[in-house]
Amino acid sequence: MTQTQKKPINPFSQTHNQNQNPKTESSSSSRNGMKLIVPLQSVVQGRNGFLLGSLIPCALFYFFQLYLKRRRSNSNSNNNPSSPSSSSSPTLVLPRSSSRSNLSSRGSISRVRLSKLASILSKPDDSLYYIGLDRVLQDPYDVFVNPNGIIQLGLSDNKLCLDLIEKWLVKNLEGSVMGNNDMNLSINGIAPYQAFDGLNELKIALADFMHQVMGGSVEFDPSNMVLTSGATPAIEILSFCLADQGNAFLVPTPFYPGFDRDVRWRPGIDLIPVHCRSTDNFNLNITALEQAFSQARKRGVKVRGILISNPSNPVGNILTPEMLFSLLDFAEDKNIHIIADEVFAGSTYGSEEFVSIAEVLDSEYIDKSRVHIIYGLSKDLAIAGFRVGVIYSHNKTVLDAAKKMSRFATISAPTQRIVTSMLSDKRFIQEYIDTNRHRIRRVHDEFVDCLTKLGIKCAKSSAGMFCWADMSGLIKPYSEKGELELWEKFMSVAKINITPGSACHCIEPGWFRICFTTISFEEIPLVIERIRKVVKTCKSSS
Ligand SMILES: Cc1ncc(COP(=O)(O)O)c(C=O)c1O
Ligand SMILES: *[C@@H]1O[C@H](CO)[C@@H](O)[C@H](O)[C@H]1NC(C)=O
Ligand SMILES: *[C@@H]1O[C@H](CO)[C@@H](O)[C@H](O)[C@H]1NC(C)=O
Ligand SMILES: *[C@@H]1O[C@H](CO)[C@@H](O)[C@H](O)[C@H]1NC(C)=O
Ligand SMILES: CC(=O)N[C@H]1CO[C@H](CO)[C@@H](O)[C@@H]1O
Repeated sequence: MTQTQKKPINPFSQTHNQNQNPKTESSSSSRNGMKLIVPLQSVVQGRNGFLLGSLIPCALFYFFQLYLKRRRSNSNSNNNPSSPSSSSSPTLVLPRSSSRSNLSSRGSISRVRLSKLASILSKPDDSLYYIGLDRVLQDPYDVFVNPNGIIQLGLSDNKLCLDLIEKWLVKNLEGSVMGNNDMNLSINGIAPYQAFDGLNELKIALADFMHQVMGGSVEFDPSNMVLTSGATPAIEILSFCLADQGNAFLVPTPFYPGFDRDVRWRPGIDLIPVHCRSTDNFNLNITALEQAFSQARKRGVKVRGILISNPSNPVGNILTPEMLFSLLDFAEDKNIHIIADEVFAGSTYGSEEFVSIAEVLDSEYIDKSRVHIIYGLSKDLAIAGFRVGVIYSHNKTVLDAAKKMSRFATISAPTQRIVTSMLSDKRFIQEYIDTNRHRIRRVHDEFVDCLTKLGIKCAKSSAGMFCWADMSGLIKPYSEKGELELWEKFMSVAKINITPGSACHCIEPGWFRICFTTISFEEIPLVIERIRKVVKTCKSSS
């Protein structure tokens, strides 16, 4: 059901030289775009520009028409001339209907081909994470319209503070895009091409926000940033930059189900799961990393990096500074990269403090060029729909390559203006961060408390928007099959979508990720009631 078996195909040929195309020269795109237009202009605007400019296309068009007519009359002569629809202009025009059937009969002899990637991707989803998301879309819960619908607890969306975002937007939307008294924005800052890798103003604002959210003890340099439309393309672009097709990254489990797609689909990089255990609260284990690394090497697989989410999705635990040091030692020893996905850095609620790997890098002499951070605003600012992500790296080579790749994942300029303005509103941001932490903690504590009363324990966590719940006592048999059956029960009996551990490559069956920020505090009893129903049926059947 997971995608471990699949070898994705990389559709990009290695020999394709980006620089041969004048439009790919990135950032100063509007200037470079001109190069394409220039040759045409010199024809049109030359001494005899008007004549040439209009005659050449006219002549081409005329010959093209002539060619089409001849083709048509040729094929028409092969057809039944007595057919009534073709009788009106028998020599020139073939009736549409018969020309179609002829085309399609010819087409069936040899079908036009698709790429291998398209054939793989067009198949139905095989991960319960995505199947669950689809099922919710077909029957979404709504207190008034569809009270028996499925409640979404399978997506780490944060809806707890949307009221604050909404209030700010209502007040500031127009000013932030079109300018107000403090800012002189103009249509020139929005409509034409902007740098693909993001506006400088937004990089500066994001560096400030990251500094604030990550405890104020580490500075981020805006010139080390490449902005992307969400953390998703940031992960993909980094993958493209750090490894080749067929190479691998080590990934501690359980891990965020999106990694499978972001890293495998197009970059064609393999993920090697490194299993963390419930007995150790799913903490990272360097010994296990060492073992996975040497096993991969024995199989002839080149490991190029280690991909972690810190704070962890789905467990919600945080790496200690000591563990970060060990990880850096490990990476240095094996000469591999570290990709640290820190998108939940600001969504902490526990007693543990989050420490960015950027901070650890600052504190000692360590080779910074192998450490790359992913960040974004989908989680900590709850604006996933805006699509704002960032690659933060000290490696100039990686940054230069990523800048060029960002052409495929640019954030729209109006979005960048709005977000820049929002992040620059210091009072709003402070209020948002405080309120958000407070509300996440309140919902988390209540939710985990209610689950405990149902006999369901959660892993110890300090961050994120979900709890990692142990329901191994409810599954029968104790296997992935039992886990899937329980998931189906939650779906059809309780009408709630949660993420089974197997979708996160968890090696121990019976663990589920339950996201609690998609509902309000007031809706907790409803959700708990639905979970109780499933617990009851499990207990009665055993
Ligand atoms: C660890 C992690 N990384 C990346 C993402 C994707 O973020 P975005 O929506 O900004 O692409 C998510 C979303 O759930 C996530 O949990
Ligand atoms: C905005 O434009 C006005 C007039 O053109 C100018 O006086 C002012 O300094 C500008 N403000 C900023 C922030 O650039
Ligand atoms: C780390 O992993 C190794 C090998 O898998 C295991 O023997 C050890 O007990 C683990 N350590 C902890 C603290 O769980
Ligand atoms: C970037 O990283 C690669 C691989 O570690 C290294 O070879 C290269 O020198 C680095 N470049 C810079 C500018 O740090
Ligand atoms: C349905 C139809 O019009 N088929 C014609 C397609 O063209 C071939 C010759 O190329 C004719 O033999 C068919 O009758």
